Amino acid sequence: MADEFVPEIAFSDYEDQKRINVLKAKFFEIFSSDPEYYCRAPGRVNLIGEHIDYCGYGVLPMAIDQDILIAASKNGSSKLKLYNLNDKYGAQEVECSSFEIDKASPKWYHYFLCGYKGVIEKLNAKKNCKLFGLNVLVDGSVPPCAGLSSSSALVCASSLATMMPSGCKFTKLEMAELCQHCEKYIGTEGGGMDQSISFLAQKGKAKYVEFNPIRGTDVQIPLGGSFVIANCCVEMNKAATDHFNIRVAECRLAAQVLANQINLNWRDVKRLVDVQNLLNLSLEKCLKLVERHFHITEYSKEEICAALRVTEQELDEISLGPRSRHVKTFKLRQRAEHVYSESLRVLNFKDVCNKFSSSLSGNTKDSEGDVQIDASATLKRLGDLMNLSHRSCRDDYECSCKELDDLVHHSTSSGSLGCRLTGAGWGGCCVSLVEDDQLDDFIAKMKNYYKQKGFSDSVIEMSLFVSNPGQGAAIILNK
Ligand code: ADP
Ligand code: NG1
Ligand code: MG
Repeated sequence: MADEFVPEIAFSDYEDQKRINVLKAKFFEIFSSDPEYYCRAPGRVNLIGEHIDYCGYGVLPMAIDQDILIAASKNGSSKLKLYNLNDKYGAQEVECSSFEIDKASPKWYHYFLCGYKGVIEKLNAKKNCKLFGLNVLVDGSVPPCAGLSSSSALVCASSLATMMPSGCKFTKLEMAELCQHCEKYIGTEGGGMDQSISFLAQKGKAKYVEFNPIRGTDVQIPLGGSFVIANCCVEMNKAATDHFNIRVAECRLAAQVLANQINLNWRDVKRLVDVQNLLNLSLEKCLKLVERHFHITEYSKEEICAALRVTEQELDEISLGPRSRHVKTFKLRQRAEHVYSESLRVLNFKDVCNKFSSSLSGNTKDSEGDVQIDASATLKRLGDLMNLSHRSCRDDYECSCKELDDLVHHSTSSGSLGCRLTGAGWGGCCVSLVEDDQLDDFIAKMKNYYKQKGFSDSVIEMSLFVSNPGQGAAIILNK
């Protein structure tokens, strides 16, 4: 598929006229003029492939309908005037030539600044770009800090809002690459899944997304099953905490220690995929290496330094980041086992889906002729992979929490074929695969669970919903 430009749609074609008109009216109230343009970027649900994008492995997300919608105009000044429809996110004005993105205690508008900075740097790389001020009003419907990627939706929409008045047009892939890098200004060392799917998504399709460079391939989910998202309502802000970056560091150390054990030059290795590529091994063989070369107990920093023959200071510089330098012990075997086995599950999940689509189009044959693949058995197989993925996230990667595990448990006992945490974890959402004829019963049982826990109807409404693959980011023009 050729890389397309980010689509531009007319204001009157935007699906939710009520919402965009509310945004328009509020923009007028604040800035005494109408917005010149709007941008939207969706959140996502990752169906399988958690914490492997930053190790170099492909993942399988789809966009959700919930998004960040921004109304904006050039304001002729040197100021970025950043407002939010939701009062909990206070307004902020910053000079566009002299702002800082606070990694230690990130505020909502710092995510906007990530997008602004990323685009300005990209424009400057082409030709010297004159900075411009913007009036901005943000409206978000992605549940925040819940693993559905509200942060990247905000960064992607912000970068579009900055790109738009520059007169330059970037393709979806250019925007995805740009946003993968510029979200790192907030301090998280993510792998690019969220920004990629936010730009590449197409209605009705999940995507297998690969990295370096970013590529997306359609994956058709077999008919007869639906994905249900449920939020355990424990919020986890990735940029304000160390959990996420510590896992990134553990994976980097695991790759380097493993490389060193098998006599590769560990300094050439940054990600677990590098070890696989240098040896040209299958993922199954990588798992065997992990079993053979890592002990089960934690590795101390001293042990790692001795193995790699570096001082602690060198290790800090080469392999650790500001958020992981204080850590004294690392679970290398468990993290590597999760990454290689999860990457294998992604490939299996994709193959099961592809085999089913081929069988529908009569492309799967054996010596007897066409092979009919049973839809129910296919969905069951996908569910099994999701269950295995959750176990690996919970036990080996330790990125779940009690409330989320309880919800996953309740999902399986309410009739889902499979359920797993989605996104970074330590709170937030799980995604369940449910057979369509079981859907009403499943939702009723899940609602009861929320009610028993004391959640109000309005919270339940926001926290439990069926999700179909949604559309990617777009610019909405006043035409
Ligand atoms: P997620 O899993 O949702 O991506 P993150 O911790 O990565 O969680 O990012 C959440 C942060 O994104 C919030 O703390 C907030 O700063 C920002 N954010 C999310 N939604 C909005 C919104 N509607 N308006 C402003 N900022 C938002
Ligand atoms: P969320 O939960 O959306 O913050 C993060 C990373 C992804 C990926 C997942 C775990 C960012 C922007 N996002 O997602 O790249 O690593 O965790 O699979 O860092
Ligand atoms: Mg995020």
